Amino acid sequence: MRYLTAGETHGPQLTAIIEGMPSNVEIDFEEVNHQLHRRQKGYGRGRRMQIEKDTVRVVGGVRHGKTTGAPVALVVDNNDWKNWTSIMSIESIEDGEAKRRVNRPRPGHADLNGGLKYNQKDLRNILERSSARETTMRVACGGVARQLLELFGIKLACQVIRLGEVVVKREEMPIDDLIRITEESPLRVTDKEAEAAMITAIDAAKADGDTLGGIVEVIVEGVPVGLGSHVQWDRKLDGRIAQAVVSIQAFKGVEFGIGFEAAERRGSNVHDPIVYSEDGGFSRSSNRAGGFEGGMTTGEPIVVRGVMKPISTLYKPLPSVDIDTKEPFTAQVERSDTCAVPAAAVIMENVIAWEVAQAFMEKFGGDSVEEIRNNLKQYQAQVESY
Ligand code: EPS
Repeated sequence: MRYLTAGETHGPQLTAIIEGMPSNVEIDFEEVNHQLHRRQKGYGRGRRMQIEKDTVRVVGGVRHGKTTGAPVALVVDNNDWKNWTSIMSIESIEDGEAKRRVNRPRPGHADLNGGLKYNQKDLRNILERSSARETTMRVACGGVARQLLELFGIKLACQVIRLGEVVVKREEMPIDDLIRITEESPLRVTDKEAEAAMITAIDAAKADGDTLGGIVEVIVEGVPVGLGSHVQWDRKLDGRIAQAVVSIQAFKGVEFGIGFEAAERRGSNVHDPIVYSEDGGFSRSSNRAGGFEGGMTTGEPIVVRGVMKPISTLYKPLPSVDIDTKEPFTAQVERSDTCAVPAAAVIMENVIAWEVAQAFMEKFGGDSVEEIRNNLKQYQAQVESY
């Protein structure tokens, strides 16, 4: 399975094509919309989110509620487009019409590198596509792919575990409780005290014209053993998930299980002992590996964390250089969010859903759900009788 996306943040629409979705998957598009709405929520978002009410339109690959095996084509319209029709016009426009040319690159953004690389003297041609608005379609594609996973009992959840200096007090809980509690929290946290402190921190950052980042965690439960492979570097599923996570706008790092903490511990306190029971077969008595050994799933829950840097559009601007005059400047204020960490958690959950679905299809591949079901059943029998 693969997908491509297209579209600019202030253009008419965002578009995605998913190829390789098997046939006969019942797609609930309200569920895809639910994922889109989850992405739009969260304390700390800016005015743009009041303009957009993201809703997906399906323009290919689904008939009478089920996939046909043909490419699934998705569209999300940008409501803000009506305010940008001349600025973002596809056709050339007359001199004097509004272009809102950007000639002052914002530190931390793709602006300058992209301008140099693509030889664009209007940095809007870079920022329009590098914007995190693009993640709308990644969430839409994840929202389709996870419906395949759900048919086979695979569930995902996400939570914010750190925002700026505020760290959540962790509590073990079943995945359904985690989903319920985080869904009700404007910060996607399980800890009310941390939530209040985060709100205060966001308000303070906003008042200072500054922004805040954080750490988010995604858990995937119900994954069969053996997705991904040790035999080739680009088939290691943890590696592919890492790539997908770091490709999310503003993400700077990723870890699995105990992650970077492994550096401090001795091996005996890092690796997970293997146990066996008649009912459950092989398993691990702990999950410090975060669900992966040798680039393959162990059958334990996948646990991934990603770190998001503070958004680089600052009301309190950093020094930069005008690309026309080459003179330094410090003031370029753009509308933006103060903190998008809760939204980033939803994005990360959905990009991971995509990677797991893709690996699932590689392992149990088939053109229809029925064929996949048979392949999975046979494999499960093989694992059970091992
Ligand atoms: C973004 C800047 C802001 C965010 C946007 C990402 O948009 P605007 O410049 O139109 O105010 O709101 O996020 C989204 C539109 C979204 O859907 O998440 C940026 O520069 O990355």
